[in-house]
Amino acid sequence: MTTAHVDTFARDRLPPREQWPDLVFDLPELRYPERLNCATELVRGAIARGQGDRVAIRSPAGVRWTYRDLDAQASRIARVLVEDLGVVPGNRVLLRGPNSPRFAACWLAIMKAGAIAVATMPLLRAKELTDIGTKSEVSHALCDARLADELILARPQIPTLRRVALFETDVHEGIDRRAASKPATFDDVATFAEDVALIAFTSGTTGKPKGTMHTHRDVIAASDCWPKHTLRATADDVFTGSPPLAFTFGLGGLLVFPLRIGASTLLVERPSPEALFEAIATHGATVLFTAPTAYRAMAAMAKDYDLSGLRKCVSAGEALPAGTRRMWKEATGIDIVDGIGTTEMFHIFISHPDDDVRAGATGKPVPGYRACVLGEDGRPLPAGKVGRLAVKGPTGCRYLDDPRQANYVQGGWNMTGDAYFVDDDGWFVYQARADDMIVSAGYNIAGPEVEASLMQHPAVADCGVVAAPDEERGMIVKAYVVLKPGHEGGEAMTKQLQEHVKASIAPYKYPRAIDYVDALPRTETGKLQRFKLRTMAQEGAR
Ligand code: 3UK
Repeated sequence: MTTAHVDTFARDRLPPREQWPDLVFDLPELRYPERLNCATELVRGAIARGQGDRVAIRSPAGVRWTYRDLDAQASRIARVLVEDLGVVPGNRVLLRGPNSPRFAACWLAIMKAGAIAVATMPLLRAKELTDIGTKSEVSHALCDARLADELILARPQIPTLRRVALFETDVHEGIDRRAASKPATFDDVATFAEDVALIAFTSGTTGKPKGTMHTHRDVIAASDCWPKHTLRATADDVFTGSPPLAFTFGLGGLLVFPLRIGASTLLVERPSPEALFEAIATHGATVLFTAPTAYRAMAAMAKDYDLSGLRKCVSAGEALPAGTRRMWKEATGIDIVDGIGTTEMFHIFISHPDDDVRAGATGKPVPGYRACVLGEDGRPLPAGKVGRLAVKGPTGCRYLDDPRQANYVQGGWNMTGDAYFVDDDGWFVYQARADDMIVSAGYNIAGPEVEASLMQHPAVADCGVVAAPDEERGMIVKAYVVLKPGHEGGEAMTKQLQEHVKASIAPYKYPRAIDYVDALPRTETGKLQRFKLRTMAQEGAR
């Protein structure tokens, strides 16, 4: 294998070939040259196609960079990396900050310099930054000055970290000052398509985070599958949303995918529901990416905003309950595009276009990907049978030096850890994380199905359902419920909610215990932390 990397750290730590997933390229557009740099392709590619004067990056504070401006910004920063900070191709560069134009320019600069981006989520603390920085042996860190504290705490614990440079500050040694003094041109490093471009760490609801490696080709291939065939946005669209650029859901949806089609992206630093509504109503965003919880919160507020410009809404990160889909449709007239993706696969691989929707199902394999549901014996199951989701396509899991590779990739398939079934029409229907299935009195019960039912009750704002220990039944179904304002928890409410569930799904699935809470524990990427609820349930039982 040939490489443009001088520092071969990543290549040396790829899993052995026999542990790789099968990579399939069965669409004609998925053929790429041997040399490919994703930043060159995304930014200069757009300029070469005549889109140089279109707006690529916007911010609510008024930034409007054309593709030509973006290339200049990223080139100047790439020069700082190479000329001032001594970055060589293959070095890992930690990147930290909220979503912003400068963050995007830094990410592209790292790509141009042939280095490897290790982006970290804004809410991570010194402990997590240390784990990530030591595992990926970062040599450099670029950090938004407003988030520098935790990185400074982590720095002494990361022995390989030689240089830290801040952006969004006009200190002399900072990136912004240095970049301003550089010429706006840079010879992008001619990386190989299979050179590693980024290491994305899993948001990890439990255990040590895993570093997933993605090549320049992976970034472009993912952009040529789901966005082209399923989302079908155009160069006139303005993308916005909440997922951090440090999460591949955000990196794809809010940076790489819009650039791939010459569209523009509005990067919002603090993407609260209000800020997202502002992005749409005031700044003309037309495509929205966020998680199911945010759609629930936003549906209740939508009537106060002009959302007539909004065209497409994407949900991922967690299952989208049918009730949430309906609430959003009632509030905005828009059918959400659900899609399941994973950090290991880079982005979405099962989804559906907005004109072909099946409430309660995630979708069908995205063109370019194949998926099936496997039984315990590793063979595909017939329709209707619940088993383990398996997927392959042009992208796939390669963990950085991690024995868990053998759990994720089995027989060439990527095993996401999700329990699914395929219905008679080929729709993939989510059940639960495989290890979140509740076994109660011999029945298999999927927490999310009970959640979806509870969520349809008018008093319920949010909920999480897990197994709780029970002397008689081994385990029982227990719900943690956040009520809407104006509703009271208590015996009467519990009775009502239980009756509601029994009337909407198989009665044995109803929650035998319900606790009322003010909020549910969630990750920065919007995922419910069921393990925390399980711990609460276990402690409650004692
Ligand atoms: C769950 C879903 C049901 C599922 C992600 C889009 O979430 C992303 O990546 P993560 O590595 O988590 C992966 C796990 O999250 N999940 C995600 N989407 C759905 N479950 N319906 C969905 N629509 O358990 C999966 O295994 O954090 C999502 C794009 C890029 C991503 N990284």
